This record gives sequence, structure tokens and C-alpha cells, in this order.
Amino acid sequence: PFLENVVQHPKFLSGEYDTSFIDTTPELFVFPRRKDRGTKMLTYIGTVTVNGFPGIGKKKKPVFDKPRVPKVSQTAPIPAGTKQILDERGPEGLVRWIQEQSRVLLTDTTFRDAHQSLLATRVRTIDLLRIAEPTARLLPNLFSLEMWGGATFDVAYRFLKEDPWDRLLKLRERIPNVLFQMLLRSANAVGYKNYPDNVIREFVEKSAQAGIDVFRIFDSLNWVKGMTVAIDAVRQSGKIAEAAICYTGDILDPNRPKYNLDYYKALAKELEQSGAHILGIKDMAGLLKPQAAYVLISALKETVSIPIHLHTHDTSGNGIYTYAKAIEAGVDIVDVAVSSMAGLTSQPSANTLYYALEGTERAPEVDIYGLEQLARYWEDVRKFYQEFESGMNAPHTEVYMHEMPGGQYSNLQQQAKAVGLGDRWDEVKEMYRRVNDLFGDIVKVTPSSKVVGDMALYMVQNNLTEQDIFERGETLNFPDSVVEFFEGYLGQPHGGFPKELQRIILKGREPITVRPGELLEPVDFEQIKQELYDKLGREVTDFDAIAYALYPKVFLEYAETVEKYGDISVLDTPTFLYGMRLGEEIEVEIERGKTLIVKLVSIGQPQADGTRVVYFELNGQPREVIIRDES
Ligand code: 3PY
Ligand code: ZN
Repeated sequence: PFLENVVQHPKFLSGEYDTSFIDTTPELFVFPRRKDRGTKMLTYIGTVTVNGFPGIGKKKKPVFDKPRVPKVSQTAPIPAGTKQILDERGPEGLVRWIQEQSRVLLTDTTFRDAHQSLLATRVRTIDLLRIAEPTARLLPNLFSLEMWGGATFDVAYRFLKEDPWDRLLKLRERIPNVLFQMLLRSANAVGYKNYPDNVIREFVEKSAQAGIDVFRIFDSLNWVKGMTVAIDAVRQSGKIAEAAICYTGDILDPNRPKYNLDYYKALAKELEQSGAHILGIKDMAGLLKPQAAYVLISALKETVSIPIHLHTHDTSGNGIYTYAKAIEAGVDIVDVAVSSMAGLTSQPSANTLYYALEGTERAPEVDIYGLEQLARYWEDVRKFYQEFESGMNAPHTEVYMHEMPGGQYSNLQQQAKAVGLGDRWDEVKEMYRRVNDLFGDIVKVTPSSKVVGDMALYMVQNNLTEQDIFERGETLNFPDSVVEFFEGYLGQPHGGFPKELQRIILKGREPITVRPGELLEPVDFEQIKQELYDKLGREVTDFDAIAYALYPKVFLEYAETVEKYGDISVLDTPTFLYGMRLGEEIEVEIERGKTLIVKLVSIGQPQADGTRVVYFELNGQPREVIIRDES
């Protein structure tokens, strides 16, 4: 207790006492040394200012306009929405409510897929929180907000150094009225490989408790067997199981019979029988052409009796036309994004769809002025992330050739740059298509799309052709993800694996044909918590334990960063990505009602040991930090 009193004393925490004895006698302390929050934060700002941000490098900080936040009432009650319907009537009641609507319903993906697809998933919690309540007030009639899951989960830890659970909890506080939706990769959870069944159950249970209402569940090979654990877990948690079919190929192309209408009808029926409350059609690359959408939705409406929710990407520029045809065919819900975060590899624009349907029977109930105000905010915030834009600035019909998911495009491009293939991007796209054909024409969506992407990068980097693979495959070291895929650890593709290629890649090892979850040992969460406690020397939450079970290395690196820099999610995005300009002053709200004022005074010359002293003022007091100059 004495030690606790000491270390929690405000003077101790603020560094006013000489605490060097902590360094000299570390054995006295079972917890890590604590630097004060201010110094940690200045160390981060100094580091980014001197060395730049990963993926951006050292760049002069641009001057950005302050984002235009819509002016909404702070006091009027937030209008009720679909969240209240679910809470009051349960999943079946909500499904009946959907079926009673004659208008098309909307899901807004701005908080998840839109930035995953346009900005390499880099949008930070702070920028979501600022617009959260205005969104709740301006768009109370949405069916749902897709705001979590997919790549946002690991990118939060990996690149943004923030906690995705914290994002979920804080958004839930501010948006009490609209259903929260996440993208769940079935047995791959929010990762890139299959996990043990108990990890999936634990993940679903905790996500539901933290605020997720609608789980869009898909399998990257459309393998229903791989989806059942997740569907059952969601049903048990009392939430909405939206089981999705990933759309690939072209049902109207007679030369592409592998994924024809019968294939989709059979899958839809199977998912309905597996317990889906809603059938999702996940057109992750934007391959569903308008006429095909009409044919597909019409056929599925006759095949199943649950609502149908359509998701597409606007890469080709045909998105609104596809939605118009799907809506004509009776689709219940479609996915859109706020206009300034829509189009191209993102979802079609909500604002555009509003005007396309204005005055028709199925026009969505949405306040266009609210949408326009939100669009202004996102127009401003998007600029913060300009370094992560893919460079695509016009419709890209080439997607019908390479079939790359919208959410993968900007990420794979970053990956290509990182391995020195930035100037061979066209070749990578072409190779992506060739790898798909080599693999027997598979569904390409995370993580199967990552397998195709990894193989394409590998082949371009090593100047390999298909022929080389067959002739010299025995001597090649294929990427891990490719080997795992052919081992059967992502499940079984429709029509099976190409046998000869599988033999070459596995170098004689036997693949599995059962559900990987049947072979994987359950994770012992108590043991994980103990392990983490020992490593981190702090209380470990259930959320931490799940994250660690999903990606141990990424989570530990995140925890280390937080230990070093403190909670840097509170920094404004320009400062987080670019550091500070000389003489600049910023305000950082480190907790509600507690603000630090930081000024960058000067940066010292490099010293003999490769460090620089960076001089700040913190709340008017001079502070210096020593930063290693990596340049
Ligand atoms: C994801 O799994 O993250 C996707 O967005 C797939 O489309
Ligand atoms: Zn998508």
C-alpha cells in the first residue's frame, strides 16, 4: 500500500520528485517505470517530427483547414432508431420490421469500409468521435452504421497504435440510436487465418457486449462449413447474424460457369438454413453489373424468405446503376457512404443514391441536408490522410479484369511500394488476375485475396511465370500464406484445389480437408491473461486477451508503443502523422476537461551519438526530449 500511495501521488506522477531510484533499484518495483504523460507524448511528437511517420516518411506538415463539424443541438434528445427496435423486439422483431418497410434501407459504411477502401484503413478514432454525435442526430433513420471489423481491427493496433475496443465503446456512448455493424471473417475473425472455435465464440461474445449489433459474417471461400461457428455464436449473443455470400465472376457470362446463378441460389438457401437472420450479398470488388444485380436479387428473393442486404464497391463507376437495379428487384438494404468518402474503391454515394431515387416509391428515408453537412466534415478530414490515397481518381473498369476487392486495392498498393514494386503496380494487378486463374478461379476476399496478392507480389518480385512455378516449384519458397491456403487452413474452395499445383506447393505434405477449427487446440484465455500480465506488468482486460490471441506480435508491439509514448490516440491527426512545425502550438485533450498546450520551440543539431534535443513548451514550461535521428 505504501508503494501504491507513492506511485499514485500526483507529484510523483507529474515527475516533480526525483525518481531516479526507480532506475537504479528496479527490483523494488514489480511494475514498469512510469514516465509522466507529458514527456511520453513529447517523445512521440519529437520522434515523428524528426523521423517522419511509417508510410509517409519525413514530410513537411501541411497546413490543414479545421474540419467543418455540423452544428447540431447538444441538448435535444437523440432520435430513436433501429437500435431501439432491436433492443425492444429482438432479432426476429427487427427482421419483421425490415420486411414491413417499403423504402430501401441504408447502411452507412463511412466509418469502416469507406476508409478501408480509400485510405488504407487509416482513419483514427479521434476523427470518428468528433463526427459521431452529429451522425447520430443527422442520420437517425439508417438501418446501420458499419463502423468496426474487417481490417480496422488490426490496423488500429498495428499502425494507429490505438485500441479498437476503445473505439467501439466510445462510439457506442455517442451513438445510442443506430445499429452498429461489423464485418466478421468467420473462422478468421478479424485476422488473416483460421482460429480455434473458442476464439471465435469469445470474440463474438465480447464484441456483442461492447456494442456490436449486426455481424456480417462471410467466409473467404464461400465455404458454409467455415461459417457455422460464427453464425451460432452471434445467434447465441442475441444479435443479428447477417450471413453473406461473396460475389465473384459474372452470372451473365456464359464463359464463366463456375459461379453461376444456381451456385448463388444454393448458397443462399444453405445460409438461410444455417440460421442467418439476413442474407448479405458481399460484392467486395464491385463486379456485380446492373443487369446481373437485377437477375441475382430477383432470383434470391424467390429463394429465401429473409431480408437481403447488398454491399458493393463503386470501382467501375457502375455502383448507383447496380443499386437502382437491385432496388427495383426488391433488395431490402444497401450499403452507401457519405459522398466525400464514397465512389471509386469505396461504396456508392448515399447522397447520389438519394437523388437517383427521389420521388420514387422505394426512395430511402434520409435527410439530404444532413448528408451534405457530414460530407463537408469528411471532405476536410480526408485531406489529413492524403498520403494514404491510392492515386485512383476516376472510375476504374479494369476491376472487371483483376477482380481485386476495394478494401484490398490501396492496401496491396502500399504493400507493393514497401517491397520496392511501386513502379510495377500495373504488373502486379495483371499478375493478380493470372494468379487467380492459376489457383483455379477462387473467391477473392480477405484472407483468400491476401493469398492471391502475396503470390502476385512474389511472382513479380522474382520475375516468375506460371510455367516457372510448375517447372521449378519444388525449389521455390512460396509465401507462408500461400502454403497455408493450399494446406487447407483457410477452408476448401468451391470445386477443390488444383491438384498438381497443390502438390508442388506443399512439397509432398498432405493437406487437410476438415474444418481447421476441428484441429486447432482451444486457446486458454486465463493462461493468456497471466502471460500478458507477466509481460506487461499491468491489469489485462478480456479485450487485450482476445487481441493477443489473434495477433500476439502486433498486440505486444502496440503495448510497447503505449508504454513508450502513452496514449497517443488523443493527438490530432496532422500531429500524429507529421509531428509539428517549428513555432507551432497545439492543444491536446488528454482526458475530458484536461488539456495540454504544446509548443515546438526548436530542434537541436545532430549530436555525435546520433540524437537531437527537441525543445518544447508544455503548458508554458520548457521541456526537452532527446530523439534518435534515424535519417
Ligand atoms: C475485409 O475483410 O476487411 C473486407 O473488407 C473484405 O471485403
Ligand atoms: Zn467491402
